[in-house]
Amino acid sequence: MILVTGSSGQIGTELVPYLREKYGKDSVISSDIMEPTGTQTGYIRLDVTDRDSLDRAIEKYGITDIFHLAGILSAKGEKDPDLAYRVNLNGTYNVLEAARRHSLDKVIIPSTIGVFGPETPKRNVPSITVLRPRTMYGVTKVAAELLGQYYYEKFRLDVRSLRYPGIISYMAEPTAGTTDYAVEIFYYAVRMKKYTCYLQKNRRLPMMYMPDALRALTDLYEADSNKISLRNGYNVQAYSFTPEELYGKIAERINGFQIEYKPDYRDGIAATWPESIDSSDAIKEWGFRYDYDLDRTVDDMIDHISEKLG
Ligand code: AKB
Repeated sequence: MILVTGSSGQIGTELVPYLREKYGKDSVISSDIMEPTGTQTGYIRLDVTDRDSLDRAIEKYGITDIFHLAGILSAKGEKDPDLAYRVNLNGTYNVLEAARRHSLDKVIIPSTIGVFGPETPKRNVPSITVLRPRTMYGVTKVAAELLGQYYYEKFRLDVRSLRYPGIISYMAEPTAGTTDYAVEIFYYAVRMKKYTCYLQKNRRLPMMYMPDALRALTDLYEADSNKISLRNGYNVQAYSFTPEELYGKIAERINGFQIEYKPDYRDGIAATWPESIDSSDAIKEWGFRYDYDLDRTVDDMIDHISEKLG
């Protein structure tokens, strides 16, 4: 029985149906901080900063595995570092402690390129490298990675993690991250053929399309434990591009699409992150792969968003 925390976010919105399809619709409890609306099935309100309610949920639903997605992303975390600290760090500690006390089978905690910082190499970054982030998001995610490794080594709790790059998707519009421009741009291109980008035109970042992100997470979840040598986080990416390159791909498909650049504080965050990361540990150890290159991603995004917006 799987519990997903933070199920209403960009990844959770798609991960929950994906897990239900794969493992059975009654095998997944989704949870987030919002009250249930009455229309969702298998959803509970759960605040990960509240240890007792985590314990109660694990006991009540016979939870064996947790996909811990609840978190405050990089851009929102800089607006409210205190909230980011409480949710990302205390929340993760509570999840790990609850999992240890209830002897859960597996805990999956996605990490992020936000763990890197200005001293990290800029290109083709290996999984084991310098981690000196300058955002509260990054600081708390490095701590979460180290805690995951600690719980594995000290208590043999089966904690697994991968470092997501920016995720491109069309179902939920993300609103709290630095890489969100790569989703937003499609909505603006289809709706009004004009987009103002908050990153510089040459700010290159690693990225991946949602179907590949979901498969990567469940491949890691299903991998033999003895194949997983890195317990703090595997780097994974499909491609890396700049806003100007993405604009070019979209403009080839949407006539008259215009872009202008007004970099804000999020460009400052992106400037501390690498341009590309090396997925070779994930490829070697548990078979990470991706199906969507950038052209296929752009085609699929435009099709779905055009359909969604009518
Ligand atoms: C963000 O931009 O904060 C996230 C991330 C890269 O973890 N999408």
